[in-house]
Amino acid sequence: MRIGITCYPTYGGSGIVATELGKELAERNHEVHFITYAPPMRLDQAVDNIHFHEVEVRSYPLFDHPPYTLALATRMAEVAVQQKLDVLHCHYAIPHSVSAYLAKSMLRPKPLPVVTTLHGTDITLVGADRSYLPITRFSIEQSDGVTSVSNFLRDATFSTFSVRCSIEVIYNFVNCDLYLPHSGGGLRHCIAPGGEKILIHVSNFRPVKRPMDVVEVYSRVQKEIPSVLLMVGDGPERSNAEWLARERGVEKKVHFLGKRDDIGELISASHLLLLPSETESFGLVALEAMACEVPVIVSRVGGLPEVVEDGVEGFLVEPRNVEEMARRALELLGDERRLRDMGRRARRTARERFCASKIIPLYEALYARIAGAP
Ligand code: GMT
Repeated sequence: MRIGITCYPTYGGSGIVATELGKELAERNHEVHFITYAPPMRLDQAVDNIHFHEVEVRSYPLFDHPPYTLALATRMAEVAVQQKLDVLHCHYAIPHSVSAYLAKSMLRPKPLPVVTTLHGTDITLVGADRSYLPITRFSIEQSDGVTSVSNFLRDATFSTFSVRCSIEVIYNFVNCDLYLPHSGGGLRHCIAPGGEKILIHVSNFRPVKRPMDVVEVYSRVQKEIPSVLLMVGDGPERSNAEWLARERGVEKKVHFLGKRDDIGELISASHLLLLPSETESFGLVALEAMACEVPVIVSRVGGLPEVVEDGVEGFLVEPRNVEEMARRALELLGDERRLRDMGRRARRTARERFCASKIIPLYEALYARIAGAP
């Protein structure tokens, strides 16, 4: 099939899922057309069957805010005609599914089937804002297929938006051939030359991710277990987290690495991943860690309990309860055998429930269904 994909090309989870989906579809011989304002972050090399169409947003002195939604709609319609798209898949409702609705309307009576995948904050934060709610509801209802990345998010969409359409839950996925357990390579030794345990947090450092809690947890752990903390990513809370590391006197052992391309390697060199988010519709990075045989300590919020079973792949802890997170981290890091067993079970879960080979066919079936519909 010829599939258009629109997403935020930046560091967020929805852009990562969209890009990885595009790569998996291309591997399966589909022709994939990314329609975005910049090349997606993880599309770092040329791949057969993948094409990139830039959305240029012109500015004029009159515009305080250049109308990206319109520029995107125009580009979607152009690409749909030129490339004979069978389906257009929008990741993150705002504003992508609104643009897709406009593109579809421009092309009538020619069909342009549209799929919208809801990822999280498009529903729980931004979309629920009164100023965006009606148009988000409208654009979801106008999509030909709607998916959400967890049952939690599907239920939140129904309760917040009262949408009258069906929503299919298609969980996020991981490629278990690319996310691999630590192979004994040198990176672990480089990070922790004294054999210290390595804790890791990966996020966009928005307040919702609670990176300060990560530092709080680590400051307790390092008092009892020699360890280092990797803080990967960047965003508004980074400087607060750096300040807190200094306050707690652990700044030499907390490494703020910024945005990195080698996430898989960094995670698999680690022993434990911390994700103490306030809300999380899925928690993709927890799944990536699980595929790398790295146990996780995550908040018991949103869709995370659908990904992580307490005591199996790691632990679920109430958000903000840093004492309990630290207790669980110490329990695990202090017991080599338990850490290893939990890591193995985590990878097994990733392979059995969330492997790309199981999830991608669900999207293919959805595309075929809506592209075939009159
Ligand atoms: O929270 C982020 O890091 C970005 C955000 C996004 O929309 O780009 O992530 C959301 O989508 C991810 C991929 O489906 C999910 O794994 C995240 O849980 C979700 N974030 C939230 O719900 C806060």
